[in-house]
Amino acid sequence: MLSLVTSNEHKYKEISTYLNSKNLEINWLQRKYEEIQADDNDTISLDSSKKLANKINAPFFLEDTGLYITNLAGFPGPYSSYVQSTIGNENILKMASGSKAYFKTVITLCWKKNFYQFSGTLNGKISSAISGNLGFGYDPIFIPDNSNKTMGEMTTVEKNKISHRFIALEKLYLFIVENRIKNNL
Ligand code: ITT
Repeated sequence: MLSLVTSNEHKYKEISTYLNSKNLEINWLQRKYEEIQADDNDTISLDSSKKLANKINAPFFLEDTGLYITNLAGFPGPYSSYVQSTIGNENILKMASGSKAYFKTVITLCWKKNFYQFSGTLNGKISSAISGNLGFGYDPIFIPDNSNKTMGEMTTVEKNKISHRFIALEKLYLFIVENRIKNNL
């Protein structure tokens, strides 16, 4: 069975909801792993996977996500986790309310000691107020393009139709099907 490595139960929920709808069951390896500091999510995601490949003897994937705010020169980007737990949404609003922003997710799949990456981005803007108690992290302050509500006001199913994570996951799923990996999991 394919394993997802993440400490974040919201990620697990969004990812398993999507893959289960495609009849793909996943195993949740709930653990925190060390992440290097780098300028982009691709490098962080790949580095973490390579380190974990020495410890996990089965097919697995993980993902790294960042919020890039245009008026803050792309900050917090790869520092999104640290900024969320220190500065927090209220202070982000004070600094960047109304600014364009995007989420980027990079999935790395480790399959037979090879690494494959799939990314997804979602454009939008920082809201004027915190709104909604669904989702997690930056969701209550992020309004996707073509939407009139924050992602904190969206159910998992609604968010999964448009999100950065969903776009990356769709590519992962296609790769699994096209390479007949699904039957060997
Ligand atoms: P793992 O590394 O264990 O998977 P994490 O929560 O640390 O879990 P990230 O480093 O990828 O995951 O996340 C960086 C930050 O961005 C973190 O504070 C998340 O809460 C936030 N975040 C990630 N995905 C998000 C999403 O879809 N919506 C809103 N915030 C998100």
